[in-house]
Amino acid sequence: MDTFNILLNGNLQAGDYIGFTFFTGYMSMLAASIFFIVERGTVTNKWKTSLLISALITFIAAVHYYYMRGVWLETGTSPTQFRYIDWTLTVPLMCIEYFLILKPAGAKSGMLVRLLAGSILMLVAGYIGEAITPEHNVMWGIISTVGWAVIIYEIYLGEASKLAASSGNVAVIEGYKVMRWFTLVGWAIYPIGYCMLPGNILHGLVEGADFTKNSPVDLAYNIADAINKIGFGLVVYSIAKNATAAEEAKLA
Ligand SMILES: *C/C=C(C)/C=C/C=C(C)/C=C/C1=C(C)CCCC1(C)C
Repeated sequence: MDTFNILLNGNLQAGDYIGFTFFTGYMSMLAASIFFIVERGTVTNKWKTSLLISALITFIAAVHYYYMRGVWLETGTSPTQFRYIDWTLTVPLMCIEYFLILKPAGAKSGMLVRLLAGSILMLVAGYIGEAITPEHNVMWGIISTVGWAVIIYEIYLGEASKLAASSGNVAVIEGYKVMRWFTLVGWAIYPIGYCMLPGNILHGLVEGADFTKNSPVDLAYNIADAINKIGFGLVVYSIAKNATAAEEAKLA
């Protein structure tokens, strides 16, 4: 009964700044979903799926933030399970965004498979290090980073980058560069947060922090999610808008 009440009514205390970010995360993900869905009507048909995927990413996150907020308020502990369930759904959707953007340039399913394989390795290893054997979180963090590196290689040096460069579409060429910058720089916030876990290499920076009230790891993840889900979606949106404008100019 208590659980139910807190989940429904909230129990946010004045000093709970991490709690604040769970609430703002929830609301902004929901608002972004509505934005992408409505704006879908303003782009040409071939871009509609990309905007739908952007909306699904933020919507899936909104639902998980709703639950994570509840766990945080009720227990004051990190909602690691919901976090990773969310990422397991949303990171592959981001890989699909890359695939859809590059499909007109000739992207093959092999590229998508490599991105997905990197994602799975990254997330499974991260989950083991964070939730199953936290005493070995350094080793699992390194294994997880290999998965991330597979993705970075593909989008900076691999087939994906070659396809983008040869696409002949200015909106795609420019937008793709911003997308991959999110995947390199924006995504780096996650491993930085992870390294603050007890026993990991950056834990010294947050030595005195009370993880049950002000978990720096959750703060990092919540900030990173807002940047990488809403920001990334907006980049896809601007590619779709620019490409639509270019197509209309050609027809006029
Ligand atoms: C919407 C959610 C996104 C974009 C989540 C991305 C998550 C990562 C890039 C996580 C990466 C990690 C490492 C590279 C090493 C340490 C463990 C992780 C899972 C935090």
